[in-house]
Amino acid sequence: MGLFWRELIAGIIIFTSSLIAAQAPEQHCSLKFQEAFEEAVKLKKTCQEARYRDCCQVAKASLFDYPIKSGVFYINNACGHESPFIQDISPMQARCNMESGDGGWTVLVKRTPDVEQRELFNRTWVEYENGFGNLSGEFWYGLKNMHCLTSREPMEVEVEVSKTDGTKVVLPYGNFRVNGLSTSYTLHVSDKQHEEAYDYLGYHNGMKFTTFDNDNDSGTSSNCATSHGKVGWWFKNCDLTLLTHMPHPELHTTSPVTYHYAELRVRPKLCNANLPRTCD
Ligand SMILES: [Ca+2]
Repeated sequence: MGLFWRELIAGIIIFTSSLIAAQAPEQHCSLKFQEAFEEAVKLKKTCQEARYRDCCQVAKASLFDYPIKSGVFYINNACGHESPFIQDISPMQARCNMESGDGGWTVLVKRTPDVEQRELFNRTWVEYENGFGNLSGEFWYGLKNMHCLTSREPMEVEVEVSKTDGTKVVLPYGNFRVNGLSTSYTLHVSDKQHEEAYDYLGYHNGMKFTTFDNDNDSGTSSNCATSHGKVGWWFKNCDLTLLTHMPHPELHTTSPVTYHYAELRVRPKLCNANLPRTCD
């Protein structure tokens, strides 16, 4: 038998098995589980070719593979902006955090203490637009991708940092959006949901993006990017949160502590990734 036929038959067997595995849940299962089941089946069916819109859909479609690990997944975040294949960070892939608060988070910025994965963040406006780095290490997802991802539906955000002593701090906000190029990718962040004294990310609400070659911060005679190692950010005058800073991301200027891990991640407010995974 030729290779083609063997592969075809193997494919049919796998396909048939997956249909059997995806039989409708028993009648006695909770309504919530039945709904989650139906949504997972629907997502799996419709997203086979189009791919998932974000990590939330990846999480919901993975109902039967729970628990899913954080990692890099294929999604379709093209949003009609130019060919995804000329982007440095492709909108067809994303890093998903599947652990924090039931998962479903798409990661926009990641810093790690692993020196071998260190990425340079002193970049130009165009580089910050297109994204750079490695989705398995340190990266900036790109302003175009961020705009696309956050403009389709209301999103929430979490900033997570760990101090050098290993303590982790999560700073959630209920609203997060990055506007388009015509606004210089203005940041909208509100609804602080943490008890920290400082409104770390909220300080940057309403600010345009600034790089060393495109000054949009509120200091008229200076450029915050230039005075911060040429890294880009939604600088004001200048910052309370600065995850792009080198050599380590910092939450400052209120503390001398250097943080060596950071993640900024978003998901739809109605993601509802907290789905029942079993019948009862
Ligand atoms: Ca300025």
